[in-house]
Amino acid sequence: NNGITRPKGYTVSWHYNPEVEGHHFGQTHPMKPWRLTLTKSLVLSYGMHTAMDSYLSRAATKDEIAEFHKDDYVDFLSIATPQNIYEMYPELATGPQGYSSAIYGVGDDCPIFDGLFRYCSLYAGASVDAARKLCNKQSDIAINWSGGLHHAKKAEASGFCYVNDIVLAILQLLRHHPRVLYIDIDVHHGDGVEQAFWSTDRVMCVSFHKYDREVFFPGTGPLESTGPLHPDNPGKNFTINVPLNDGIDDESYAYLFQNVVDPCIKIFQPTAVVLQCGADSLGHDRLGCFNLNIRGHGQCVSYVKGFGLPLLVVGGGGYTPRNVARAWAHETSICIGADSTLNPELPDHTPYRDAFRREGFTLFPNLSGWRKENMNTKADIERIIKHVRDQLSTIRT
Ligand code: ZLS
Ligand code: CA
Ligand code: ZN
Repeated sequence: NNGITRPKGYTVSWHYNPEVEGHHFGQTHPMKPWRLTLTKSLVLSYGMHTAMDSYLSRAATKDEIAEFHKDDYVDFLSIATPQNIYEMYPELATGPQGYSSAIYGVGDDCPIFDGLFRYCSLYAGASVDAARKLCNKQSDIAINWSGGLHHAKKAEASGFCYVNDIVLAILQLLRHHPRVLYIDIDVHHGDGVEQAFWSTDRVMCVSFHKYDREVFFPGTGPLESTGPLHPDNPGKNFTINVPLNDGIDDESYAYLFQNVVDPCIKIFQPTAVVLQCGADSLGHDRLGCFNLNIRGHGQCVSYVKGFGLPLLVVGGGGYTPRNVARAWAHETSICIGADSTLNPELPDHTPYRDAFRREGFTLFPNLSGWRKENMNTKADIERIIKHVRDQLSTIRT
């Protein structure tokens, strides 16, 4: 197995169900659950599964999903099908295909597809299970690449997300942990998680994202959005937003990430951390606009792991499937401490190996450069770091 051994002194669990990857959002839809097949293919062919406890994740129950979501929304998700949706809601029909998103957020971004509720309950079940493994100390790091669906709201689907597995997992962690730090490196703002914990001082949400209120989804997450404004609200200043411009590179991202996350951990003193690893912040992503390489993205995982806190690692966005697979396989290797052991050349026997042909069968293709130049100046970066330091200086734990 390529010399991969179990990490000494700690346990990593991998929560996975192959049923998730068989779901389809539709031909033209950018979200491809199939990227999870590619990820698994790399994880297995490198032999990384031998270093982790693997769990076949089970579906979350309706009651578990309803710990965050509204009952009528959960009922809706559980019965809606492509066949009955127009009968139930004739007002959804706008034309030959497609529907307006007046009902629970469904529409072009969040279509009703076959097996939708099964898909949602499986990715959510995996995050809830992963959180429970951390709570009962059976795992030190728990991984669910099918989760990380950070836009889902209490009673609304949004941005390819229907059930917010991150919120459900954090609610589990809060049963045993006084303070949870949430960090989100998806190129989009983690608005659903932010909204869910807006008014509490037990969860600190930190999102790094492309911000352009007018044009980039979801249009929220400016630097000044730091929690409720009322001085008596416990959540005041417990939200941290890091808005970025196009083209950020590995070096500036790592510098910024470390200078934001370090003071968050020192001051907030979380007892558990959730890291959303959306891979749409990589260069060459179909929807993203950053310039990160696989190593630059992975550096965030290494850095957070370095604090030695119970860690839940989830996926998220990522729309160039082969690079999503590369990133999440590399990040799995970081979790098990095998990143320096892996051969950057992909194993010969990797299933679907042909998917990686374009960049030459390497785990670390060059993803920076040509498409976007870095529009984040040194001054922009320093201004963000100062803002975060000033903000954190107002909180006491
Ligand atoms: O963070 O920008 C939007 C909203 C729209 C533009 C697109 N139309 C379809 C709906 C209205 C304003 N939506 C974004 C959502 C991005 C979600 C990111 C999720 C995450 O990574 C976590 C998993 C968006 N960007 C691109 C698209 N939607 C999009 C592109 C192509 C298509 C095909 C399928 C559907 C309609 C045509 C679609 C959406
Ligand atoms: Ca983000
Ligand atoms: Zn995203």
